[in-house]
Amino acid sequence: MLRCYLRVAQLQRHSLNFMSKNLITRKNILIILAILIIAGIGALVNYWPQSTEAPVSAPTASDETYTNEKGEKWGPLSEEVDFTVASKDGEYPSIVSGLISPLKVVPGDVQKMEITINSDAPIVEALAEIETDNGIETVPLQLIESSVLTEDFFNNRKYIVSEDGKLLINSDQSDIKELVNKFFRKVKALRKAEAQGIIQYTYGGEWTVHDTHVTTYHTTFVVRDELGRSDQIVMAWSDPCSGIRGYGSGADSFTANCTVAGNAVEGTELGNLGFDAGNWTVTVEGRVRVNSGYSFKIENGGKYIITGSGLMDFGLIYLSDGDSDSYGANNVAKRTYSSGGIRMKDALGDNDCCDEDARAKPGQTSYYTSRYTGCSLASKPYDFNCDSSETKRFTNTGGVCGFPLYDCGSGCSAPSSCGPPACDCMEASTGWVGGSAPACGSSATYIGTPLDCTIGCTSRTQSCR
Ligand SMILES: [Ca+2]
Ligand SMILES: [Ca+2]
Ligand SMILES: [Ca+2]
Repeated sequence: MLRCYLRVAQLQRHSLNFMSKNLITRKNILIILAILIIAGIGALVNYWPQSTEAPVSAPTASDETYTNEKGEKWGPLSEEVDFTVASKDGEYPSIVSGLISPLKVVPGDVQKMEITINSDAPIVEALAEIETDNGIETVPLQLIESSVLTEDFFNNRKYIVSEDGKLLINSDQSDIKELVNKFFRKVKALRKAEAQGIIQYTYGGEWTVHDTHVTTYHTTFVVRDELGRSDQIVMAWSDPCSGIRGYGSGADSFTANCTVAGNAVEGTELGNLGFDAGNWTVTVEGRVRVNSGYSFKIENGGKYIITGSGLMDFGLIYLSDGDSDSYGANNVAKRTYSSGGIRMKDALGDNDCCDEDARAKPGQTSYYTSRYTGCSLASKPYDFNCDSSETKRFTNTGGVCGFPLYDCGSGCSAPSSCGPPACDCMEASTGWVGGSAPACGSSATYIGTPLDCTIGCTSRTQSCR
Protein backbone atom coordinates (compact mmCIF):
# COMPACT_ATOMS: atom_id res chain seq x y z
CA MET A 1 0.00 0.00 0.00
CA LEU A 2 2.82 2.35 0.97
CA ARG A 3 4.54 1.47 -2.28
CA CYS A 4 1.34 2.28 -4.14
CA TYR A 5 1.18 5.74 -2.53
CA LEU A 6 4.84 6.29 -3.30
CA ARG A 7 4.28 5.41 -6.95
CA VAL A 8 1.32 7.76 -7.19
CA ALA A 9 3.39 10.49 -5.55
CA GLN A 10 6.19 9.71 -7.98
CA LEU A 11 3.84 9.94 -10.95
CA GLN A 12 2.57 13.31 -9.77
CA ARG A 13 6.13 14.46 -9.22
CA HIS A 14 7.01 13.35 -12.75
CA SER A 15 4.07 15.28 -14.12
CA LEU A 16 5.04 18.37 -12.20
CA ASN A 17 8.70 18.10 -13.19
CA PHE A 18 7.70 17.71 -16.80
CA MET A 19 5.41 20.68 -16.71
CA SER A 20 7.72 22.86 -14.61
CA LYS A 21 10.27 22.86 -17.40
CA ASN A 22 8.00 25.18 -19.34
CA LEU A 23 5.59 26.59 -16.79
CA ILE A 24 7.11 28.29 -13.82
CA THR A 25 5.03 31.36 -13.04
CA ARG A 26 2.75 31.60 -10.01
CA LYS A 27 -0.25 32.01 -12.31
CA ASN A 28 0.58 28.77 -14.04
CA ILE A 29 1.04 26.96 -10.72
CA LEU A 30 -2.51 28.05 -9.83
CA ILE A 31 -3.72 26.65 -13.16
CA ILE A 32 -1.91 23.36 -12.46
CA LEU A 33 -3.57 23.17 -9.03
CA ALA A 34 -6.95 23.81 -10.62
CA ILE A 35 -6.32 21.00 -13.15
CA LEU A 36 -5.34 18.61 -10.33
CA ILE A 37 -8.52 19.47 -8.39
CA ILE A 38 -10.67 18.86 -11.47
CA ALA A 39 -8.84 15.56 -12.04
CA GLY A 40 -9.51 14.62 -8.41
CA ILE A 41 -13.24 15.29 -8.80
CA GLY A 42 -13.19 13.26 -12.03
CA ALA A 43 -11.61 10.32 -10.18
CA LEU A 44 -14.20 10.58 -7.39
CA VAL A 45 -17.08 10.02 -9.75
CA ASN A 46 -15.01 7.37 -11.59
CA TYR A 47 -15.65 9.03 -14.90
CA TRP A 48 -13.32 11.26 -16.88
CA PRO A 49 -15.28 14.36 -17.99
CA GLN A 50 -13.35 14.63 -21.29
CA SER A 51 -14.62 11.27 -22.44
CA THR A 52 -17.53 11.39 -24.83
CA GLU A 53 -18.34 7.72 -24.38
CA ALA A 54 -20.59 6.46 -21.63
CA PRO A 55 -19.37 3.55 -19.52
CA VAL A 56 -20.89 0.21 -20.49
CA SER A 57 -21.65 -2.72 -18.21
CA ALA A 58 -18.37 -3.91 -16.82
CA PRO A 59 -16.97 -6.27 -14.21
CA THR A 60 -16.74 -4.97 -10.68
CA ALA A 61 -15.86 -7.85 -8.37
CA SER A 62 -12.16 -7.90 -7.53
CA ASP A 63 -11.83 -11.64 -8.18
CA GLU A 64 -13.75 -11.54 -11.46
CA THR A 65 -12.57 -13.93 -14.16
CA TYR A 66 -13.25 -13.79 -17.89
CA THR A 67 -13.19 -16.14 -20.87
CA ASN A 68 -10.98 -15.46 -23.89
CA GLU A 69 -11.74 -16.30 -27.51
CA LYS A 70 -10.21 -19.76 -27.09
CA GLY A 71 -12.62 -20.47 -24.25
CA GLU A 72 -9.86 -20.28 -21.62
CA LYS A 73 -10.59 -18.68 -18.27
CA TRP A 74 -8.33 -15.75 -17.39
CA GLY A 75 -7.93 -13.21 -14.63
CA PRO A 76 -8.65 -11.94 -12.08
CA LEU A 77 -6.93 -8.62 -12.81
CA SER A 78 -5.05 -6.56 -10.23
CA GLU A 79 -6.17 -3.00 -9.68
CA GLU A 80 -2.76 -1.82 -10.88
CA VAL A 81 0.63 -3.32 -11.61
CA ASP A 82 4.12 -2.20 -10.83
CA PHE A 83 6.49 -4.56 -12.63
CA THR A 84 10.10 -5.60 -13.16
CA VAL A 85 11.38 -7.21 -16.35
CA ALA A 86 13.87 -10.07 -16.11
CA SER A 87 15.70 -10.35 -19.41
CA LYS A 88 19.25 -10.92 -20.57
CA ASP A 89 21.58 -8.09 -19.53
CA GLY A 90 23.82 -6.26 -21.92
CA GLU A 91 21.31 -5.99 -24.76
CA TYR A 92 20.00 -2.47 -25.45
CA PRO A 93 17.57 -0.84 -25.43
CA SER A 94 16.06 -2.84 -22.60
CA ILE A 95 12.72 -2.22 -20.87
CA VAL A 96 13.48 -2.92 -17.22
CA SER A 97 10.40 -1.90 -15.25
CA GLY A 98 7.07 -0.11 -15.43
CA LEU A 99 3.69 0.74 -14.02
CA ILE A 100 0.13 0.44 -15.33
CA SER A 101 -2.50 2.20 -13.25
CA PRO A 102 -5.21 1.16 -13.13
CA LEU A 103 -4.76 -2.19 -14.88
CA LYS A 104 -8.35 -3.17 -14.30
CA VAL A 105 -10.31 -0.60 -16.26
CA VAL A 106 -13.78 0.14 -17.53
CA PRO A 107 -14.62 2.44 -20.41
CA GLY A 108 -14.20 6.04 -19.29
CA ASP A 109 -11.27 5.36 -16.97
CA VAL A 110 -7.98 7.14 -17.60
CA GLN A 111 -5.19 4.59 -17.68
CA LYS A 112 -1.66 5.81 -16.98
CA MET A 113 1.40 3.88 -18.09
CA GLU A 114 5.07 4.34 -17.38
CA ILE A 115 8.14 2.35 -18.40
CA THR A 116 11.80 2.56 -17.56
CA ILE A 117 14.33 1.76 -20.28
CA ASN A 118 18.06 1.20 -20.01
CA SER A 119 19.97 2.07 -23.13
CA ASP A 120 23.44 2.99 -24.34
CA ALA A 121 21.95 5.07 -27.21
CA PRO A 122 19.19 7.71 -27.14
CA ILE A 123 15.61 6.47 -27.36
CA VAL A 124 13.68 7.90 -30.32
CA GLU A 125 10.31 6.22 -29.82
CA ALA A 126 8.33 4.63 -27.02
CA LEU A 127 4.80 3.34 -27.54
CA ALA A 128 2.14 1.44 -25.68
CA GLU A 129 -0.24 -0.65 -27.74
CA ILE A 130 -3.33 -1.77 -25.89
CA GLU A 131 -5.35 -4.51 -27.55
CA THR A 132 -8.90 -4.91 -26.24
CA ASP A 133 -12.03 -6.68 -27.48
CA ASN A 134 -12.59 -4.14 -30.24
CA GLY A 135 -9.15 -3.23 -31.54
CA ILE A 136 -5.72 -1.78 -30.79
CA GLU A 137 -5.12 1.65 -29.27
CA THR A 138 -1.63 3.05 -29.74
CA VAL A 139 -0.51 5.52 -27.08
CA PRO A 140 2.74 7.44 -27.69
CA LEU A 141 4.78 7.77 -24.50
CA GLN A 142 6.66 10.96 -23.59
CA LEU A 143 10.03 11.28 -21.91
CA ILE A 144 9.56 12.09 -18.23
CA GLU A 145 13.15 11.92 -17.05
CA SER A 146 16.54 10.39 -17.73
CA SER A 147 19.55 9.73 -15.55
CA VAL A 148 22.83 7.89 -15.62
CA LEU A 149 22.41 4.33 -14.41
CA THR A 150 23.93 3.76 -11.01
CA GLU A 151 25.28 0.66 -9.39
CA ASP A 152 22.30 0.79 -6.99
CA PHE A 153 20.04 -0.28 -9.81
CA PHE A 154 21.83 -3.61 -9.99
CA ASN A 155 22.34 -3.98 -6.23
CA ASN A 156 18.64 -3.46 -5.52
CA ARG A 157 17.29 -5.75 -8.21
CA LYS A 158 15.48 -8.81 -6.96
CA TYR A 159 16.13 -10.72 -10.19
CA ILE A 160 19.19 -10.71 -12.36
CA VAL A 161 20.06 -12.87 -15.35
CA SER A 162 23.49 -14.42 -15.62
CA GLU A 163 25.43 -14.41 -18.88
CA ASP A 164 24.49 -18.04 -19.50
CA GLY A 165 20.81 -17.07 -19.23
CA LYS A 166 20.00 -18.36 -15.74
CA LEU A 167 17.60 -16.28 -13.68
CA LEU A 168 19.18 -15.59 -10.30
CA ILE A 169 17.09 -14.56 -7.36
CA ASN A 170 18.38 -11.98 -4.94
CA SER A 171 18.44 -14.40 -2.02
CA ASP A 172 21.68 -15.63 -3.54
CA GLN A 173 23.59 -12.47 -2.74
CA SER A 174 27.06 -13.71 -3.57
CA ASP A 175 26.00 -14.50 -7.12
CA ILE A 176 24.45 -11.07 -7.54
CA LYS A 177 27.53 -9.27 -6.24
CA GLU A 178 29.78 -11.21 -8.53
CA LEU A 179 27.53 -10.46 -11.52
CA VAL A 180 27.20 -6.77 -10.68
CA ASN A 181 30.96 -6.42 -10.51
CA LYS A 182 31.35 -8.34 -13.74
CA PHE A 183 28.75 -6.11 -15.42
CA PHE A 184 30.43 -2.92 -14.33
CA ARG A 185 33.84 -4.13 -15.43
CA LYS A 186 32.26 -4.82 -18.81
CA VAL A 187 30.56 -1.42 -19.00
CA LYS A 188 33.74 0.37 -17.96
CA ALA A 189 35.71 -1.43 -20.62
CA LEU A 190 33.12 -0.66 -23.27
CA ARG A 191 32.61 2.94 -22.24
CA LYS A 192 36.12 3.92 -21.24
CA ALA A 193 36.27 6.74 -23.79
CA GLU A 194 32.83 8.06 -22.97
CA ALA A 195 31.70 10.33 -20.17
CA GLN A 196 28.63 8.29 -19.44
CA GLY A 197 27.59 4.68 -19.69
CA ILE A 198 24.06 3.41 -19.67
CA ILE A 199 21.22 5.93 -19.40
CA GLN A 200 17.96 5.09 -17.69
CA TYR A 201 14.96 6.73 -19.36
CA THR A 202 11.46 7.01 -17.95
CA TYR A 203 8.61 7.35 -20.43
CA GLY A 204 4.94 7.79 -19.61
CA GLY A 205 1.54 8.42 -21.10
CA GLU A 206 -2.17 7.92 -20.62
CA TRP A 207 -5.38 7.27 -22.54
CA THR A 208 -9.08 7.23 -21.88
CA VAL A 209 -10.31 3.64 -22.04
CA HIS A 210 -13.12 3.17 -24.53
CA ASP A 211 -13.32 -0.61 -24.97
CA THR A 212 -14.03 -3.56 -22.78
CA HIS A 213 -11.45 -6.31 -22.29
CA VAL A 214 -13.52 -9.35 -21.55
CA THR A 215 -12.07 -11.62 -24.25
CA THR A 216 -8.85 -9.85 -25.28
CA TYR A 217 -6.51 -7.70 -23.22
CA HIS A 218 -2.87 -7.25 -24.17
CA THR A 219 -0.54 -4.39 -23.30
CA THR A 220 2.56 -4.16 -25.49
CA PHE A 221 5.38 -1.68 -24.94
CA VAL A 222 7.75 -1.00 -27.83
CA VAL A 223 10.87 1.18 -27.70
CA ARG A 224 13.37 2.10 -30.43
CA ASP A 225 16.72 3.81 -30.15
CA GLU A 226 18.54 5.97 -32.65
CA LEU A 227 20.62 3.01 -33.83
CA GLY A 228 17.42 1.37 -35.05
CA ARG A 229 17.44 -1.26 -32.30
CA SER A 230 14.26 -2.07 -30.44
CA ASP A 231 12.84 -3.89 -27.45
CA GLN A 232 9.32 -5.07 -26.85
CA ILE A 233 7.35 -6.66 -24.01
CA VAL A 234 3.90 -8.14 -24.40
CA MET A 235 1.73 -8.42 -21.31
CA ALA A 236 -0.87 -10.93 -22.46
CA TRP A 237 -3.36 -10.50 -19.64
CA SER A 238 -6.11 -12.50 -21.37
CA ASP A 239 -3.92 -15.52 -22.19
CA PRO A 240 -3.30 -17.94 -19.32
CA CYS A 241 -0.05 -19.93 -19.56
CA SER A 242 -1.46 -23.21 -20.80
CA GLY A 243 1.48 -24.92 -22.51
CA ILE A 244 3.25 -26.25 -19.41
CA ARG A 245 2.70 -29.87 -18.36
CA GLY A 246 -0.01 -30.35 -15.76
CA TYR A 247 1.51 -33.37 -14.01
CA GLY A 248 4.61 -35.57 -14.04
CA SER A 249 8.10 -34.16 -14.36
CA GLY A 250 10.80 -32.99 -16.71
CA ALA A 251 12.08 -29.89 -18.50
CA ASP A 252 9.41 -27.65 -19.95
CA SER A 253 9.08 -24.35 -21.74
CA PHE A 254 6.65 -21.52 -22.35
CA THR A 255 5.31 -21.50 -25.89
CA ALA A 256 3.41 -18.19 -26.11
CA ASN A 257 3.00 -14.77 -24.54
CA CYS A 258 0.95 -15.52 -21.47
CA THR A 259 0.13 -14.59 -17.89
CA VAL A 260 0.36 -16.56 -14.67
CA ALA A 261 -2.58 -15.02 -12.81
CA GLY A 262 -2.37 -13.82 -9.25
CA ASN A 263 -4.02 -16.95 -7.88
CA ALA A 264 -2.01 -19.41 -10.01
CA VAL A 265 1.16 -21.45 -9.60
CA GLU A 266 3.01 -22.54 -12.74
CA GLY A 267 6.16 -24.56 -13.18
CA THR A 268 7.65 -28.00 -13.52
CA GLU A 269 9.33 -30.56 -11.26
CA LEU A 270 12.68 -32.29 -11.87
CA GLY A 271 13.46 -30.07 -14.85
CA ASN A 272 14.42 -26.59 -16.00
CA LEU A 273 11.87 -24.10 -17.24
CA GLY A 274 12.69 -22.17 -20.41
CA PHE A 275 11.23 -20.56 -23.52
CA ASP A 276 10.81 -22.46 -26.76
CA ALA A 277 11.84 -20.88 -30.05
CA GLY A 278 9.91 -17.65 -29.69
CA ASN A 279 10.41 -14.20 -28.27
CA TRP A 280 7.85 -14.77 -25.53
CA THR A 281 6.99 -12.66 -22.55
CA VAL A 282 5.57 -14.38 -19.51
CA THR A 283 3.84 -12.04 -17.08
CA VAL A 284 3.98 -13.34 -13.53
CA GLU A 285 1.30 -12.08 -11.17
CA GLY A 286 1.20 -15.38 -9.28
CA ARG A 287 4.11 -17.75 -8.78
CA VAL A 288 6.45 -19.62 -11.10
CA ARG A 289 8.47 -22.37 -9.52
CA VAL A 290 10.99 -25.10 -10.24
CA ASN A 291 12.60 -27.55 -7.83
CA SER A 292 15.73 -26.46 -6.02
CA GLY A 293 18.75 -27.39 -8.13
CA TYR A 294 16.99 -26.61 -11.41
CA SER A 295 16.83 -23.25 -13.16
CA PHE A 296 14.73 -20.69 -14.99
CA LYS A 297 16.42 -20.28 -18.35
CA ILE A 298 16.10 -16.91 -20.06
CA GLU A 299 16.60 -18.11 -23.63
CA ASN A 300 15.45 -17.37 -27.18
CA GLY A 301 14.73 -13.74 -26.29
CA GLY A 302 12.21 -14.79 -23.62
CA LYS A 303 11.46 -12.50 -20.69
CA TYR A 304 9.65 -12.62 -17.40
CA ILE A 305 7.64 -9.63 -16.27
CA ILE A 306 7.28 -9.95 -12.52
CA THR A 307 4.63 -7.76 -10.93
CA GLY A 308 4.49 -6.58 -7.34
CA SER A 309 2.57 -9.70 -6.32
CA GLY A 310 4.52 -12.05 -8.61
CA LEU A 311 7.19 -14.43 -7.44
CA MET A 312 9.76 -16.71 -9.06
CA ASP A 313 11.05 -19.23 -6.57
CA PHE A 314 12.43 -22.69 -5.89
CA GLY A 315 10.50 -25.44 -4.14
CA LEU A 316 8.05 -28.29 -4.57
CA ILE A 317 4.84 -28.24 -6.59
CA TYR A 318 1.70 -30.13 -5.58
CA LEU A 319 -1.65 -30.96 -7.12
CA SER A 320 -4.83 -31.31 -5.10
CA ASP A 321 -5.47 -35.03 -4.48
CA GLY A 322 -8.09 -35.21 -1.76
CA ASP A 323 -8.90 -38.89 -2.36
CA SER A 324 -5.30 -40.12 -2.78
CA ASP A 325 -5.99 -41.85 -6.10
CA SER A 326 -2.86 -40.19 -7.58
CA TYR A 327 -4.88 -38.03 -9.96
CA GLY A 328 -4.92 -34.30 -9.33
CA ALA A 329 -8.29 -32.59 -9.25
CA ASN A 330 -9.61 -31.39 -12.58
CA ASN A 331 -9.39 -27.61 -13.18
CA VAL A 332 -7.57 -26.99 -9.91
CA ALA A 333 -4.35 -25.00 -10.13
CA LYS A 334 -0.95 -26.28 -9.10
CA ARG A 335 -0.02 -25.23 -5.62
CA THR A 336 2.87 -25.00 -3.21
CA TYR A 337 1.46 -26.66 -0.10
CA SER A 338 1.33 -30.40 0.54
CA SER A 339 -1.84 -30.85 2.63
CA GLY A 340 -4.38 -32.97 0.73
CA GLY A 341 -2.07 -32.98 -2.25
CA ILE A 342 0.36 -35.08 -4.28
CA ARG A 343 3.73 -34.02 -5.68
CA MET A 344 3.29 -32.99 -9.30
CA LYS A 345 6.08 -35.41 -10.28
CA ASP A 346 4.17 -38.35 -8.75
CA ALA A 347 0.74 -37.58 -10.17
CA LEU A 348 -0.64 -39.84 -12.91
CA GLY A 349 -2.93 -37.11 -14.24
CA ASP A 350 -4.45 -33.75 -13.43
CA ASN A 351 -8.00 -34.47 -14.51
CA ASP A 352 -9.65 -36.30 -11.61
CA CYS A 353 -13.34 -35.63 -12.22
CA CYS A 354 -14.15 -36.26 -8.54
CA ASP A 355 -11.31 -35.63 -6.14
CA GLU A 356 -13.40 -36.88 -3.20
CA ASP A 357 -13.90 -40.44 -4.48
CA ALA A 358 -10.93 -42.69 -5.28
CA ARG A 359 -13.15 -44.87 -7.50
CA ALA A 360 -13.50 -41.98 -9.93
CA LYS A 361 -10.38 -41.45 -12.01
CA PRO A 362 -9.32 -41.41 -15.65
CA GLY A 363 -8.97 -44.93 -17.06
CA GLN A 364 -11.26 -46.57 -14.50
CA THR A 365 -12.57 -49.86 -16.02
CA SER A 366 -14.96 -50.93 -13.24
CA TYR A 367 -18.65 -50.00 -13.11
CA TYR A 368 -20.39 -48.89 -9.92
CA THR A 369 -24.01 -48.94 -8.76
CA SER A 370 -23.69 -46.02 -6.31
CA ARG A 371 -22.94 -42.44 -7.24
CA TYR A 372 -19.80 -40.54 -6.23
CA THR A 373 -19.06 -40.22 -2.57
CA GLY A 374 -18.87 -36.45 -2.12
CA CYS A 375 -18.72 -34.16 -5.17
CA SER A 376 -22.35 -33.30 -4.47
CA LEU A 377 -22.47 -30.74 -7.27
CA ALA A 378 -21.21 -33.14 -9.97
CA SER A 379 -23.51 -33.09 -12.99
CA LYS A 380 -22.51 -36.66 -13.96
CA PRO A 381 -21.96 -38.47 -10.66
CA TYR A 382 -21.62 -41.90 -12.31
CA ASP A 383 -18.83 -40.90 -14.69
CA PHE A 384 -16.23 -43.04 -12.95
CA ASN A 385 -13.69 -43.02 -15.80
CA CYS A 386 -13.80 -39.22 -16.15
CA ASP A 387 -14.63 -39.17 -19.86
CA SER A 388 -17.49 -36.71 -19.31
CA SER A 389 -20.21 -39.29 -19.95
CA GLU A 390 -22.02 -41.85 -17.82
CA THR A 391 -21.75 -45.19 -19.62
CA LYS A 392 -24.23 -47.86 -18.58
CA ARG A 393 -22.94 -51.40 -18.18
CA PHE A 394 -26.15 -53.26 -19.20
CA THR A 395 -28.00 -51.84 -22.15
CA ASN A 396 -29.80 -54.84 -23.69
CA THR A 397 -33.56 -54.52 -23.53
CA GLY A 398 -36.42 -56.78 -24.55
CA GLY A 399 -35.99 -59.49 -21.93
CA VAL A 400 -39.20 -61.43 -21.31
CA CYS A 401 -39.66 -63.46 -18.13
CA GLY A 402 -41.02 -66.96 -18.64
CA PHE A 403 -39.51 -67.43 -22.11
CA PRO A 404 -36.79 -70.06 -22.50
CA LEU A 405 -33.37 -68.55 -21.94
CA TYR A 406 -31.94 -70.30 -24.92
CA ASP A 407 -33.44 -71.29 -28.18
CA CYS A 408 -31.62 -74.55 -28.67
CA GLY A 409 -31.94 -76.46 -31.92
CA SER A 410 -32.08 -80.23 -32.15
CA GLY A 411 -29.05 -81.97 -30.67
CA CYS A 412 -28.37 -79.23 -28.13
CA SER A 413 -29.48 -78.90 -24.59
CA ALA A 414 -29.86 -75.80 -22.47
CA PRO A 415 -27.01 -75.08 -20.05
CA SER A 416 -27.63 -76.59 -16.68
CA SER A 417 -25.76 -74.16 -14.49
CA CYS A 418 -23.71 -70.98 -14.48
CA GLY A 419 -21.27 -71.28 -17.38
CA PRO A 420 -21.11 -71.18 -21.11
CA PRO A 421 -23.71 -73.10 -23.08
CA ALA A 422 -22.82 -76.64 -24.03
CA CYS A 423 -23.36 -75.86 -27.69
CA ASP A 424 -24.35 -72.98 -29.89
CA CYS A 425 -27.64 -72.10 -28.31
CA MET A 426 -28.98 -68.70 -29.32
CA GLU A 427 -29.81 -66.31 -26.52
CA ALA A 428 -33.56 -65.93 -26.65
CA SER A 429 -34.57 -63.21 -24.30
CA THR A 430 -31.71 -61.74 -22.26
CA GLY A 431 -31.79 -58.09 -21.13
CA TRP A 432 -33.85 -55.64 -19.16
CA VAL A 433 -37.48 -56.66 -18.97
CA GLY A 434 -39.38 -53.81 -20.52
CA GLY A 435 -38.59 -51.12 -23.03
CA SER A 436 -35.50 -49.36 -21.66
CA ALA A 437 -32.41 -49.74 -19.53
CA PRO A 438 -32.81 -48.04 -16.16
CA ALA A 439 -30.74 -45.02 -15.12
CA CYS A 440 -27.42 -45.43 -13.36
CA GLY A 441 -28.07 -46.56 -9.78
CA SER A 442 -31.71 -47.52 -10.48
CA SER A 443 -33.03 -51.09 -10.24
CA ALA A 444 -35.29 -53.07 -12.58
CA THR A 445 -35.99 -56.65 -13.58
CA TYR A 446 -33.36 -58.24 -15.76
CA ILE A 447 -33.19 -61.64 -17.34
CA GLY A 448 -29.60 -62.76 -17.33
CA THR A 449 -27.45 -65.33 -19.05
CA PRO A 450 -25.19 -68.09 -17.82
CA LEU A 451 -22.23 -65.87 -18.61
CA ASP A 452 -23.03 -63.51 -15.79
CA CYS A 453 -24.44 -66.22 -13.48
CA THR A 454 -27.86 -64.64 -13.16
CA ILE A 455 -30.00 -67.01 -15.15
CA GLY A 456 -33.60 -66.03 -15.03
CA CYS A 457 -35.47 -62.92 -14.00
CA THR A 458 -33.92 -61.05 -11.06
CA SER A 459 -33.80 -57.50 -9.79
CA ARG A 460 -30.65 -55.73 -10.89
CA THR A 461 -29.19 -52.27 -10.25
CA GLN A 462 -27.70 -50.48 -13.23
CA SER A 463 -23.97 -49.85 -12.81
CA CYS A 464 -22.06 -47.21 -14.73
CA ARG A 465 -18.65 -45.67 -15.27
CA1 LIG B 1 -7.58 -37.49 -6.80
CA1 LIG C 1 -10.92 -39.44 -7.78
CA1 LIG D 1 -17.59 -42.11 -18.13
